[in-house]
Amino acid sequence: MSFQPDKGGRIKESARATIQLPAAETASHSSNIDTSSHDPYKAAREALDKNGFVVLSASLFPSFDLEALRTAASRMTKAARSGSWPYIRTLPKQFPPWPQDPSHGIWGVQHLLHPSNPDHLVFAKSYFDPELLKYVAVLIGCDEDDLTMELYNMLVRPDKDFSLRWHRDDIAATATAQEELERLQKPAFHAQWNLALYDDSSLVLIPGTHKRARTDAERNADPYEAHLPGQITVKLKAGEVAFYNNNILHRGVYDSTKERMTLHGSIGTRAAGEERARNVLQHGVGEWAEKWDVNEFEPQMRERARKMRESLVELGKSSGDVGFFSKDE
Ligand SMILES: O=C(O)CCC(=O)C(=O)O
Repeated sequence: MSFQPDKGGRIKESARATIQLPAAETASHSSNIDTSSHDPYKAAREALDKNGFVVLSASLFPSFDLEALRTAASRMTKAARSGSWPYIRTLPKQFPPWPQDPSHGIWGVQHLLHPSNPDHLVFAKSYFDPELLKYVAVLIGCDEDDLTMELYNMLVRPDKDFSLRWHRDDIAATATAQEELERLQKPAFHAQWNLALYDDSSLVLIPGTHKRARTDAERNADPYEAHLPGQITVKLKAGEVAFYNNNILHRGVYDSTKERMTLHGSIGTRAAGEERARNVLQHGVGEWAEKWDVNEFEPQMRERARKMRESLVELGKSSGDVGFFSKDE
């Protein structure tokens, strides 16, 4: 498809790229799905491979309980802003580790599944949602039995306007074009998504950059450049899920006046091994995942959660000290 790029400046127009069921409804949405396939999993995979992101309609995930998630998310955000939940993303820092002092404002809440979060089971229900896991397995290209638990965090409205610089999550800005390409040609070994609990237009990206090195214009641009050629804003309605390749060239642009509670998750595969370890373990999830009591979980999700957690714990043990991607930024 051809996207309607942003016109520059702050967020204005965007491409929408939504897979919606039943298939007949798809035609009424502009979409980045070029296939006539009626298999929504395959269509999602093709769109993600081609464009580097795909937006899935809320109707695909009928068991997400938005009201329960919003209630739990509000409680956590309040705890995070007041300093009683210590796992936070603080301004103006972009990458982990983040200081635990919320006095300059926060833009994220970490570790929704932490056993000391009174609502961790509410979030677990969405993280281990059977339909979500089916998509994740197809998007990664692995068997559901090989899925590895990774991260479940939340991105929230900052107290003052704030933005992230253009980046790829696991390729440094200093990488040469050759280094970028080498990394981009490797499989992602995970799927990453944003599930919006409120309408959200914070994620800005350049479709296709998950497959190519930066152009000279992208490489030489100001890190906070408001408009790069071809950029789009991913506009999500509450309940929609955007999967995106975390090495696509992207940034976050946050409006402090607009409520944002967007669940930000990732799930990997056993095949990832140490390739993926730093990106996940730098968030500190290895410190508490082992302490989870899966017996608290609903029976149908218990076995899945136990297996996925076990795989994460193994990753932690085999990787040792992974350090940080960009400690000082
Ligand atoms: O706010 C977003 O949706 C993007 C977040 C992001 O780019 C990041 O966490 O690296």
